[in-house]
Amino acid sequence: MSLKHPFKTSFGVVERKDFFITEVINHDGTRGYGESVAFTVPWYTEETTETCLHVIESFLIPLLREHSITHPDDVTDIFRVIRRNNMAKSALEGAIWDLHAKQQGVSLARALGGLETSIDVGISIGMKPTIDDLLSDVEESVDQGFKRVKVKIQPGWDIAVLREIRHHFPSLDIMADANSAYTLRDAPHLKQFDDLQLLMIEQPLAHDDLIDHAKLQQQIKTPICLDESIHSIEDVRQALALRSCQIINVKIGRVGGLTEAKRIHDLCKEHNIPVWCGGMLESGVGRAHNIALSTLPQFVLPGDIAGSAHYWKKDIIMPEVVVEDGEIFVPDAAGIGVNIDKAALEQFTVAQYSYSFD
Ligand code: OSB
Ligand code: MG
Repeated sequence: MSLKHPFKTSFGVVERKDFFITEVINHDGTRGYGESVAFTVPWYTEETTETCLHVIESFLIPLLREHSITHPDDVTDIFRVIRRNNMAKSALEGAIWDLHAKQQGVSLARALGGLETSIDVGISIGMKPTIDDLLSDVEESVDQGFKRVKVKIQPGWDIAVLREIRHHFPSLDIMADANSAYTLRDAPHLKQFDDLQLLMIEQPLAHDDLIDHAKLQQQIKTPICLDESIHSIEDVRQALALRSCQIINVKIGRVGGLTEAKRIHDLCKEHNIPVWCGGMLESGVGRAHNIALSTLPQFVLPGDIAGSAHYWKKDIIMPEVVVEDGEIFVPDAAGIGVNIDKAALEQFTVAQYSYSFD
């Protein structure tokens, strides 16, 4: 699916999303859906669309054939013998969660234990050719009612840009996401951000670092939020022990599925660490999973969950995700609560693989 607008981050430009939709079909015909959120290039984490397919086909499907599942939590345990490859795991586990919720006759949000009927959302804005282009996108987002605005930064596109946004929007909740564009040597530079009243700075340092983030957090007031560094509840435990961050961005794919995401949520709730749901430029299917997760009580900050029309000319779900005044109403139909638009899905499909479990 081609994005309406190219999305530029410090790691590269995403113009097109190649991914797959996972569908699990129960004996009674009930269908659950998930999405692989990896990109075609391993610049966010090491996974790609192709590695997801390889791992699912060669390792995860065979594992599922060997075990029986009574609850989606079992899937996380069964997949534990395979190291990482969290987005591959999550693509399958998410579909199984959707199927499970449908069997229980409840929404995925309720199946996870979420209570909210609507969620607050923010928007993530990529880097633009000029500051004026960015300012007009920020203004549009503010007019649309998004609860906070996140902008992508990197050396050379940071302090001046943020100052300009702050100048035009004195009371806006603003945050910045560096996607690992800095090193600890930039601490004095990043300290200048302290005057801007940012909600947080997301993943300023290396994608696999916890130590330097802890050192940086000691030197700056702006709360650090970790994204790329967090792949499991163990990573969160260590980040909290080291004081590497004050906030956690939970992405279902990055942590290997909804079960691990929920466990991370629970741990953060215990420690009073705010969490929010990150995005991976998902189609409506992944978006529906993100919405369900965001109904859990410790998701106290708006997630990166814009409406379908922000990303796509045509999404593959019906109805599409709509944001009104910075809120998304949580569907209460069973499972992810939206239907697959079969015609749209077919139009985007370039390959299809089936596996039987009898
Ligand atoms: O770092 O949160 C990120 C998109 C692709 C890869 C990484 C990130 C992002 C976003 C966009 O910020 C979130 C979205 O709108 O889906
Ligand atoms: Mg991020």
